[in-house]
Amino acid sequence: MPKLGFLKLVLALWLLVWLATFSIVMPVANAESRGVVFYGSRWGMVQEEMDSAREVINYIKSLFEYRGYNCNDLYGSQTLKQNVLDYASLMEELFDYVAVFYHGHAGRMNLDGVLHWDFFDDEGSQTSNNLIWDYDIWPKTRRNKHFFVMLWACRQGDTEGYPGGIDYKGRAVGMPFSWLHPISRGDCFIGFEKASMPLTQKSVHNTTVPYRNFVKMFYNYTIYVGFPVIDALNEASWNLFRIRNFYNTELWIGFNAIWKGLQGVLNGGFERGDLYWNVGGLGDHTVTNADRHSGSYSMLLGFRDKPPAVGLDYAYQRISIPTNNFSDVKLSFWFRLTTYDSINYDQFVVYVAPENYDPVRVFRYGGVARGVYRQYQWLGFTIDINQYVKRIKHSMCTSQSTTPSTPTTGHGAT
Ligand SMILES: [Ca+2]
Repeated sequence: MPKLGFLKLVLALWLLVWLATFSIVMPVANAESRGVVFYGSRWGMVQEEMDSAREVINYIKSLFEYRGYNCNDLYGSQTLKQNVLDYASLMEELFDYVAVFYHGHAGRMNLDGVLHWDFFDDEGSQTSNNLIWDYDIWPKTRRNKHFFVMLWACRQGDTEGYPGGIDYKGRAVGMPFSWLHPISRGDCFIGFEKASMPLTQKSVHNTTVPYRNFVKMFYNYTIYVGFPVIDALNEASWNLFRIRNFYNTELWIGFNAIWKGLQGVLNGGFERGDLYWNVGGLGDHTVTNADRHSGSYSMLLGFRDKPPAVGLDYAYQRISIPTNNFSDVKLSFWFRLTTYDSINYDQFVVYVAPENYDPVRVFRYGGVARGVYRQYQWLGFTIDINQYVKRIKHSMCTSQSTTPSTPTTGHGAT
């Protein structure tokens, strides 16, 4: 399980008026129209974390409703990139004040020499169709109606050295700048530097309190009670942790985020078919229960059910490695090879492909003699892949990285 060191909640931050930003009060007068959208991506989340996000949104929705906000709950399957962009624009057309809450995974990436930030929609991080970039948001918020944005996700507040603006390619830089268009007096953006805190994680200040309770209480004080943002943070800290000053809590000082469900290959036991895997080739590439190492299924690659032929079958997926965990990254897998041929013709191969780099073969195993049938036992291997992971350019809490691909004949189970 990744332990990510020294992370903190960053309140951004109109840099010149830090205190003024902290003193903002969410408007409660009824003269203006107000709306809020709740988003949540379930990608890479364990059930308990999804349940916590659902609980938080249900709760804070009731607070916003009490304050007369038009509430739009798009958690889960409706948190799609196009919806997020459409709503950002639509809400600004309809309301004077727009708030946003998002829960999910996110990151940032160096694009043409400039850092840009992205968070994931409900379908994950596999393609650009699922990544919502800072510069995607910017044109949608041109009416400058968004004023209170919380992205409970990694990295989104980590904009130190990047106060916002438009880069040399004409793209807006940073989530605070893009959502708040730009950050102006009365605006509030809350995000994290480095990894975000799981809502299920218990506080070190009170080990009976998961952070979903903190989020709920913060919104209770800021939206329902109407306290300024910093007072609401202080009140939540006092009530839950008996710490009067939010700046003395781990959210501000630093914490270890322990995210479950992200430290490994997704669906590595193939218990949900080939979900998360890209498979292909001329032969068999299916999930089978005919032979397996553990669990109920394995991935069959090669030519078992089809006539023998020349070719490769493969399965690969893009996975994510925690940014601060680069010193101990290992790829483990089990496979079982059935072969009639030598290693030159029948082989099981594993590649690692750091993004923007050519695949590197890290493992190869094959038959021994032409014409001799051989079925191996299940064999397990662990490969240190730190040197490849360090090349990763996309840095995020779940930073992406490697693409193990396994062309072979025989069975592969990962
Ligand atoms: Ca603004």
